[in-house]
Amino acid sequence: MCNECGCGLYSPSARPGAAAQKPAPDHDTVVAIRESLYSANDEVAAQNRARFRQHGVLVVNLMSSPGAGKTYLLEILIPLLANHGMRCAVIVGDLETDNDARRIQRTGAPAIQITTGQACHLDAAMIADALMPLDLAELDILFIENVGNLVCPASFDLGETMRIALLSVCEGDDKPAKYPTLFHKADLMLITKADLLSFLPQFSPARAEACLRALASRAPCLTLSAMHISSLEPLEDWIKDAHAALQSARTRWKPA
Ligand SMILES: Nc1nc2c(ncn2[C@@H]2O[C@H](COP(=O)(O)OP(=O)(O)OP(=O)(O)O)[C@@H](O)[C@H]2O)c(=O)[nH]1
Ligand SMILES: [Mg+2]
Ligand SMILES: [Zn+2]
Ligand SMILES: [Zn+2]
Repeated sequence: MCNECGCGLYSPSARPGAAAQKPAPDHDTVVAIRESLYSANDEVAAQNRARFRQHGVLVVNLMSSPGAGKTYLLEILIPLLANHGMRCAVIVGDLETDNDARRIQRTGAPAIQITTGQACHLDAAMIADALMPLDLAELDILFIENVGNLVCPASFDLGETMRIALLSVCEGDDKPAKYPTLFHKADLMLITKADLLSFLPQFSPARAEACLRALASRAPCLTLSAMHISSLEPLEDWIKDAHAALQSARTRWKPA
């Protein structure tokens, strides 16, 4: 729970028994606080997006619950993309530690850790600050690994081009139904840790995809394991296609 995004603002009816401990803001106050917070964030996100577009950088925001495999996927994927001439960098958010940035730096890619402390999500201003040491002109793809959380990150536009929602087979195939906002806003759903499916026959990739379709999402759904490099090929292709689409859109935008 986070004091900054308003997810700590609760309504007494939603938390029976908690009401007596602390007076809760009324519903209208909660709505007003959230709206002003999101609109301030949206302004900075628009500035970030304009910078990314100016440099033709594809920005991919990875979101999932803690431990779904975001960092490990990047550790495997970045060298594969580098083999195709794609220059990658990563901004990674965690409540504590710079473990993930250090893991990613071993691939040779620049990785900047944002330690959020209390905040359970990344916001656009954090990204703007983290961009400072990066030369966007030298990049093709910027990955943003969001804080492991299936709720709050979904509400914060960072200026990204694409969102990927990861769902590991250990978590249960009904997560898109339980956390609809995050999955509905995703441009791609990745079912991760597929090597563990033989131990978890109760997880059905088809059921997970059906939950996504029930949210009226037409986003593609890919199943992979970072332990099996060949299973990452469709993801590589999706990223290369997204990068190519961005470049051709940029060419069209240029004044004649
Ligand atoms: N078997 C298996 N394990 C995996 C796979 N991907 C990641 N893991 C393991 O799952 C654990 C968590 O992976 P991370 O990449 O750290 O997960 P994360 O989503 O970055 O976690 P947070 O940053 O804490 O939210 C690690 O021990 C990984 O080695 C996979 O495809 N198969
Ligand atoms: Mg991580
Ligand atoms: Zn939160
Ligand atoms: Zn938060």
